[in-house]
Amino acid sequence: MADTRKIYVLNGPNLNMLGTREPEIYGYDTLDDIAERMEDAAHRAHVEIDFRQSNHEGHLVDWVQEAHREGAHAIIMNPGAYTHTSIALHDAIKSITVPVIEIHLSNPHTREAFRHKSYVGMAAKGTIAGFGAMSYMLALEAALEL
Ligand code: DHK
Repeated sequence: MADTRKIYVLNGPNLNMLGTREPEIYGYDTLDDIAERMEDAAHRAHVEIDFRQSNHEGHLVDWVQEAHREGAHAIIMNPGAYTHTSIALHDAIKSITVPVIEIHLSNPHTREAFRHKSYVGMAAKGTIAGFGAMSYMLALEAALEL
């Protein structure tokens, strides 16, 4: 029987600019490239991916709550800069039982001090950072094992 587990992949602000945004830090893959690669892997693993991006904090909070309501298997989230500022996202993640895997393309700990604190990471099940687009694929692998 087909596995209908659904995994939300939520992307925060400025990730729609991937490909041209500081490629020496974030790489040359676009968000569409990453989405396509994840869709392929999800298809092979017989799970469903719901891949989204927003520049608005409230949308991300709404989507976290939606994933909970919909009984999602996991949330993979690159919260962009909201990682370092959003108590709202921290609280949203604490409010739900769906495991959240925080991801980053870069390794924020090797960058500016203001990126060293993660409100999302403090509430997430785990964090994968620093592997470029591969961070997304590693998170999918982890989500499948949960
Ligand atoms: C993406 C961003 O937009 C930054 O604000 C974070 C993260 C790092 C990333 O590496 O994917 O600091």
